[in-house]
Amino acid sequence: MAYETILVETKGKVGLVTLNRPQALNALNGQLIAEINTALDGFERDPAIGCIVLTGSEKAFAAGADIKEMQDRTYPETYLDDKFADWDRIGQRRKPIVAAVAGFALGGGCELAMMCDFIIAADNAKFGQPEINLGVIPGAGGTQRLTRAVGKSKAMDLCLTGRMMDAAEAERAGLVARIVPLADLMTEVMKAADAIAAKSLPSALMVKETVNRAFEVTLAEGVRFERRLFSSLFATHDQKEGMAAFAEKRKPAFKNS
Ligand code: CO8
Repeated sequence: MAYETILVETKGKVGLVTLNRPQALNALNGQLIAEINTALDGFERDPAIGCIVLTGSEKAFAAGADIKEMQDRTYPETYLDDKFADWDRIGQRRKPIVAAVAGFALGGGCELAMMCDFIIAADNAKFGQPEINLGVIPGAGGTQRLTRAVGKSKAMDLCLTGRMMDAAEAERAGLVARIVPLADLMTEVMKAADAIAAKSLPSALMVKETVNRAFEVTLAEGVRFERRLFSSLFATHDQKEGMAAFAEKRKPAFKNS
């Protein structure tokens, strides 16, 4: 498939998607979101891939949904077209996705980063939901995912003022897992992604499914769900192998089975 708005590479067991509309600071138009989904479909189908990385440029992860594409839309077009479905699919992936964020992650760019499983940020990263400056509000889950990530007070602050927060504030607030120097961003992210991809894939998928469940259900239901998945892993080769390898003081050879 010839992509026009993203670059897609495979690095060992890691699938790498790089947003590539530098002239528009990686503004997320319909084509770009569709191409991300096509790339993710391929990585999800490929049994050799254990982790996916989504990144942008040093200046911008993504400066938001494409304002110029949206500006003339009417209410019925926006409602009937259901462009949101394509965005939602990114957040519904089964394999772990790490967001490597440098520069601007604004509006839909921040929302896209939050659809990933965790964010590693360069020290120049800037996050925000500035939609209110355009006379709208976040539309790809920002009010919900940001509130869950940083709490009501800071989510209100960011969504109501439209201000940006830097990487340090984002890490303090819990939006970002860790900050690294810009020059080291991809090295550090690939180290994390390689480590994830080396695990047993069923375990990694179940970690993702179970942690995400915490946002949907009560504590008791979440713990029950965790227990079911935990028990189910005792039916796998990789559980036997992982525990035997520990006892025998060697590295496990997982088979994803
Ligand atoms: N959309 C379209 N084009 C953009 C966007 C964008 N979001 N952001 C930047 N660009 C373009 C600029 O228009 C400019 O193009 P040109 O050179 O042709 O004029 C080019 O990128 C470079 O941008 P700037 O000259 O503005 O660069 P600066 O370094 O001066 O400023 C900023 C960088 C501060 C990031 C600035 O570009 C900016 O404020 N951008 C807009 C940020 C924003 O408001 N984002 C939110 C957009 S709305 C949204 O995301 C809603 C999500 C809902 C999704 C649901 C979809 C179905």
